[in-house]
Amino acid sequence: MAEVVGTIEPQTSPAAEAQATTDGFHLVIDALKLNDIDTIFGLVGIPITDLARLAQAEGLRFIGFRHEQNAGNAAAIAGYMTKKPGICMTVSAPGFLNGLTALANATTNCFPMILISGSSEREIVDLQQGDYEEMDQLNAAKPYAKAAFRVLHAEDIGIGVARAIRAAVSGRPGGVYLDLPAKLLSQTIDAVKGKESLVKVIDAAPRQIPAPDSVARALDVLKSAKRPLILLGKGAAYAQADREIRELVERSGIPYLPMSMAKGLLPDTHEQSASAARSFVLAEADVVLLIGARLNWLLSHGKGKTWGAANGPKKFVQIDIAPTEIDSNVAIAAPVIGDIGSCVSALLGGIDASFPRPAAEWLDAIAEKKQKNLDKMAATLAKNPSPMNFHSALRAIRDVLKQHPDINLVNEGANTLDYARAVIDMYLPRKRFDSGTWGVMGIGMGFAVGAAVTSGKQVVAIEGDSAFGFSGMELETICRYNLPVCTVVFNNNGVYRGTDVNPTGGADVAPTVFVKNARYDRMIEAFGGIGYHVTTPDELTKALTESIASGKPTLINAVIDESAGTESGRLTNLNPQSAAMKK
Ligand code: ADP
Ligand code: TZD
Repeated sequence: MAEVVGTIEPQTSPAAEAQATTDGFHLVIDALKLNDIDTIFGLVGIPITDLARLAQAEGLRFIGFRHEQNAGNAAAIAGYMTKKPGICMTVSAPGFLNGLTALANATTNCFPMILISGSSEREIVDLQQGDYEEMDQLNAAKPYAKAAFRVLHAEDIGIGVARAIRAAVSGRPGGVYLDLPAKLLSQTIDAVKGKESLVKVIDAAPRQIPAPDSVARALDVLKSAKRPLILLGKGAAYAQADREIRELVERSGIPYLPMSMAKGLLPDTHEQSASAARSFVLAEADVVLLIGARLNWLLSHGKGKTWGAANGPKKFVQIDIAPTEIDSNVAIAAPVIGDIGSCVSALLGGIDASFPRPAAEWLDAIAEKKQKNLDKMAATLAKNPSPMNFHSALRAIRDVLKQHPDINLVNEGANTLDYARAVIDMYLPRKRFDSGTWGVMGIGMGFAVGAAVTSGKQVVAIEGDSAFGFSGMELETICRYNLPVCTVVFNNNGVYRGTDVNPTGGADVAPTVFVKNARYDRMIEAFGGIGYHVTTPDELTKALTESIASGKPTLINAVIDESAGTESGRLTNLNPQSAAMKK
């Protein structure tokens, strides 16, 4: 096909002629750069290898992974940390599908990311004629993404990228799919036309001011409370309205509970934190202000025993950017729809000296419960069983991390997740990244790379041995980029525990059991990282302290009692049980 060279004069030299055209490859990179995207997480192959090369040549950072799911998770957490969409780039069909898991997880968690995948020839795909890596990716992505777009013409790349960015970050953030067929990338167009086709997204996530009557209604409900509670979710952390939220909590005097990724939005040591009295406040509060938290399974759907059903119905005030979230599980007395910064500021306008402070009776009851639970926890943590268990190991980690409040913490597993969430205090916002809304395993190394690259700061990933296995090969990525990531594997020889036996006495081990006494520390050594093998809290303290001081890629294989922990951690009740098997 002849190249379109626009207004070039016939006597122009071949070099100048080449300069006067551009192509899909360049336009994609130019569009991303114009919108201040500086990093791509991905995995190369047909048809995006040259796209990745060009990205690097043009000054973007291309972080190459060993599996697309981990690249996608890195992009998603970068999006959560920065309010800019994280970009993941993959090849077609299988690469796309590997990335799609991360895209779906991002959408579920309200993290902004864009999955950009190369795709095969449309004509062949649509006639199902069997192309290399043939798949109708756009339609496959749609149910799992907030939005999905395909670009067919080079002059539409600018619009396509702009739409993807706006869709990812405006309103409720989420995952967006952008399909780029191979043919598009090599399409050439006039360079000037190409430049003019690019779109700089203005105000990608505009403020959404709440209606004044909704704010007045919310204040009325809050003022009527006898036992008020504020619940902070990861939406509140994402919103980066840290100052306003702190002011709301402190000026109102209302006790608050952070959801796991909202830990650190106010320091966990804040005196108004009711974390250590969680069950008590959920059951006893009469009015609950939800800020960026959904009443999903993680909050027992806002009803039942957890919420003190016997104490009568609660009144909820809910701040969220998504109007359809309201009344999702229980009736909401006062919805406040808008962005959290604007909504909290509006509420603050009505919280003055005349705002009733929570009754001393309520605050005293919480303080008493907190102290009791903290004392109980302190006694559990003080024990020194041999072999080490989750608690004695976490005590060691907690004491080291206290010295490093700006560390990024990644956390997944079952018991490892539940206990670490309770034991490790967070001091700063958006520093804790975990299994989130799905309770998914496999985010570990992707989130660790994403957090290290995005923040340039130390990451500590506390991983169950099963959880770690889902993304363990990215140790090579961590070593390749020399990232300051210390992975601590809580090694108890299996999923949940390592003690199950095969009831038939056959040679296969039980479904939950792994190779005993595996040496995960030796895996990282294969790539030039530093491995530690520890069996006591003292050894763990030393290894973690050294790791952080070195800022190098490290892995600590922490041997945990294989009989410690419970099936599914805190979620034992969600396991369906076979009545027949029990007999
Ligand atoms: P958690 O798991 O911590 O309880 P969720 O992920 O369930 O938190 O809830 C986050 C909520 O925050 C979602 O309903 C989402 O719509 C909302 N949200 C995200 N960003 C904003 C924002 N900037 N302003 C208002 N609400 C937001
Ligand atoms: N697959 C995926 C993608 N997500 C999941 N949540 C699971 C499987 C099921 N699952 C859990 O919910 S926790 C877990 C699995 C496999 C691992 C628990 O074992 P662990 O942690 O070694 O990581 P603990 O601390 O030893 O319990």
